[in-house]
Amino acid sequence: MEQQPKKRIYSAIQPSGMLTLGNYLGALRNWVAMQDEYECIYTVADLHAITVRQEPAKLRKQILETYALLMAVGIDPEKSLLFIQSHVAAHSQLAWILSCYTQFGELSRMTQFKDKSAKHADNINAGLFSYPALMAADILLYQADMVPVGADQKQHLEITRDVANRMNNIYPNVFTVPEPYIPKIGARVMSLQEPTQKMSKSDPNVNAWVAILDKPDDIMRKFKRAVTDSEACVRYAEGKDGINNLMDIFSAVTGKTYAEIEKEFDGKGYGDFKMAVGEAVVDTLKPVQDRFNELMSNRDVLETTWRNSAQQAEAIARRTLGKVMKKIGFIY
Ligand code: ATP
Ligand code: LTN
Repeated sequence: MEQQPKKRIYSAIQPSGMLTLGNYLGALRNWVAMQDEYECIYTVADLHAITVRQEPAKLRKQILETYALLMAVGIDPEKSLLFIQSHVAAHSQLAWILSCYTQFGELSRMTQFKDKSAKHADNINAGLFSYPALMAADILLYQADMVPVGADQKQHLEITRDVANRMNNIYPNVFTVPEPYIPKIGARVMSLQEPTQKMSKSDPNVNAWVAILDKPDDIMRKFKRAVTDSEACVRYAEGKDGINNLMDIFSAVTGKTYAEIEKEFDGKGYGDFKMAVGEAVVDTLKPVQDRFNELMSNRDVLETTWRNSAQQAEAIARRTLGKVMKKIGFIY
């Protein structure tokens, strides 16, 4: 049988804080799983991170840690490209071009922009507003077929598709129009304190999120304090947001179905259930934490890895950028 070329995947994560269990279950675990079937390109989106003010030393540390953590969860640079966004200049270059093909009205409708401008009312900068143009540049530079993201990024992907289609109408076949890939299971991990909100690494309430690198005691404490309800019955039902979230997490880390979980905890209180969820999460994260510590003690290896990946990415990115510039009418 003739072999089909592998489809190309692109995704990125911001180094805007400690990566959470939400990032892991909602995004990173899928990134790892996709590496054999697809040609994967993953980046640490440091350019996106400065849409919110960052302290230089802290940002540098977070970029390094995010990179190491991606390797620790199982992104294998032998199989996939794994680099730092700002190391490939074409991302910024194409972002400018795409921002000239993205409308004010479309950007104004982005919920992330509205949320973040409410949160950072003193710094509603142009980058925060044109964020989706940079994200579109990331994806379109590599002519990606699919983009695995959590449900919260769907709107940004739609804008990317609209911009790609718009450019293709003017300059035929310039871009591959990417499809979103939003996994159903574990797609949305909610805050442990406000289970109607997504778990977010930038939430100032540390009890609301579990970091992948949290110590076992902290993880257990956070689960013990998780907000539930007064019914005292472990079952998945509308209105039981806290318990539903814990069941989703437990299911994602153990592979058990809701029915199996309900049976296992039949007649038991929330205390027992929360302990079980906490322990299962600790067991899942332990090997990732061990590998992270190992990688962080070997900075040379990390540097060589990101440099090699960026070089390979650059070759692909420059090809697309050149094509776009020529089609637009620049002297390239
Ligand atoms: P921030 O709080 O800074 O907005 P974040 O925690 O939402 O950050 P991002 O860097 O925006 O994380 O997201 C990285 C990836 O993780 C995205 O694909 C996003 O959809 C996914 N993700 C983030 N939070 C969750 C969550 N709670 N549940 C599932 N997936 C998530
Ligand atoms: N905006 C995304 C991170 C991101 C991204 C991308 C995701 C930047 N560029 C390209 C997918 C494809 C976020 O905040 N999760």
